[in-house]
Amino acid sequence: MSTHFGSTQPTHAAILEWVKKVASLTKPDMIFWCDGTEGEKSYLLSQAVQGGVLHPLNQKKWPGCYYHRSHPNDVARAEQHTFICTENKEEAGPTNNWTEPKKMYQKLYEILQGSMQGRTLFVVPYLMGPPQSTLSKVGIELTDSIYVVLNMRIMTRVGAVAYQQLFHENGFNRGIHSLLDCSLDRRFICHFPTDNAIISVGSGYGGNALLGKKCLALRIGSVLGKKQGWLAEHMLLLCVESPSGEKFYVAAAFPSACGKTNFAMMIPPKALQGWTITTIGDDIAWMHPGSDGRLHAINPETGYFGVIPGTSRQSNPNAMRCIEKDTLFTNVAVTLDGDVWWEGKDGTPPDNLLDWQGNPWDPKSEKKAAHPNGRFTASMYNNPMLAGEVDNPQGVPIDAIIFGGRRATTIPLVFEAFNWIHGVYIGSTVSSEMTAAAFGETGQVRRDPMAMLPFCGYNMGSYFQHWLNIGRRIATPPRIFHVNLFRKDNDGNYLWPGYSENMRILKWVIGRCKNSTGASESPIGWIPSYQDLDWAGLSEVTPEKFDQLMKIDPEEWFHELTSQGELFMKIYPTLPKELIYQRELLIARL
Ligand code: OXD
Ligand code: MN
Repeated sequence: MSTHFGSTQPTHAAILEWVKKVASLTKPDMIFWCDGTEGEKSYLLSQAVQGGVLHPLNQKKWPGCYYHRSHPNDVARAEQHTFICTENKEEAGPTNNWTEPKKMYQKLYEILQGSMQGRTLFVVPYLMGPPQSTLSKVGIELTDSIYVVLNMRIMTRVGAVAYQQLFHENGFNRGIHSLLDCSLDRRFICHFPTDNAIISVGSGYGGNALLGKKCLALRIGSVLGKKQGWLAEHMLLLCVESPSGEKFYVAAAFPSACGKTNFAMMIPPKALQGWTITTIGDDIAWMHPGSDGRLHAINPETGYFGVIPGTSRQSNPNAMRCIEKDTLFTNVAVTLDGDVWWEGKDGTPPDNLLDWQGNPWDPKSEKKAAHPNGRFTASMYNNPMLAGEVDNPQGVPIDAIIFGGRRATTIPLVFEAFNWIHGVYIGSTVSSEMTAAAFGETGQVRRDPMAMLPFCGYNMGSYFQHWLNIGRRIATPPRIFHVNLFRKDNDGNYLWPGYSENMRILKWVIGRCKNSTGASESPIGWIPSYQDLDWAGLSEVTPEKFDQLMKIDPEEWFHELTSQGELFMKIYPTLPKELIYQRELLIARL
């Protein structure tokens, strides 16, 4: 077994010993210690191309860009293969798959036995969060996938920066990833919160294999947050700057593939002159009560692993600029001369496309050219509207938290919680129609509390209690809102134009935070009247349409409350009584 050491070698005995142990189990041909340098990147890219893992795009059109086709059964997160392994089932709770750690370790070690033979084991030291931030965390991922390494280099801070933040010999997350042959019966994404460890086998898909993202930053992160008094959330982070230069920081949680990336990169409409939005993060926020009595947030990531279908100069110009260079495209359609295409891209599809599986694509067929969960992996530093605060070790103080889901009916465009506890209740009842980001039936409504159902590493009821406890520790809590940007009319047409126009909702939200905008009381929370929103330059949403968008239909809410009740029943033993009380108050108000 040969070893390649990069320019930075760890001296930590715990790391060296662990890597040695994993190598003797998995038996790779080579161990490659990653250092995160540019030289290493060129080498890895050439190796990935040589091995057929990546294909270069036309470098004139797409400098530094490559595409990757995954195994056709490995295109999304695999929730049914995802496990939280705690001593007691109750710790993982009824919404997670559970197996006791000993049993799972045994099964995984059997699978990992010799799994890297003929392959390279890459050691990827990475930092989640800005350097020198007490909020950041170190992870080390051992993987036999060069695609994973190249993605991790975009999504996290890889190399010496991670070792420099390692203040305790064992203060790092241990992640092992092995691709195997992508067969479903040997696919397991397992979390061991007690050991701060992750083992993922049988999938190369981002959400299952880039262990810093969903596995560490959310599932393990949520458990660390519970123990240490902070929140690991599935939230975008953005900065809104008003025409007078005042800045506001907003965190928003929407379930997967409900437009978080578009929302985080929103460009306000021309008519709302002087307002600007800059992006801090598009997927994950770590939020800590600060000594100033406010909630401070960082984005632990450095890149965007975004859904590509639907991304265009129209829907998200900043994302289009961001992916112009140094981007990895996964499961998109390609042309013979190295151009890429996906459904919803500007213009008409080019001739002679190969679909995401490499087959000639017939534009008349029902089949999609790109996979609906095709992705781009792009550096946040290529985002023309990246917020200056993104590397700030202290994070940013949050003014507003917005929850949202994709619902054709029932849920109004926007409403505001009466207070923190009511806001936690609203977050706990988030629901959405399923999308292609997770394996399963798309279109079906499922409850997705705080957009964290697939990502909370412990019992949901205790998680709500943790939110309530955090609320008690912040003197000036953010205001909490809920949005539904996907409400439809009776003919199935979207009522709200979305994208840039979402700035109108944000402006109302900011106005509420400043106590400068009006709202009326409704059974479900504070709601805007038509005149409370700024309609400059937008005639499409008439007062009648706005009424439809904001309608609170008691019949629909009756069904909604029944469906909320089903989730509450499921987690009843740990459900905070405050939330049951909130539900009763809502029923009484309705
Ligand atoms: C994602 C997801 O990829 O939520 O961010 O699935
Ligand atoms: Mn996500």
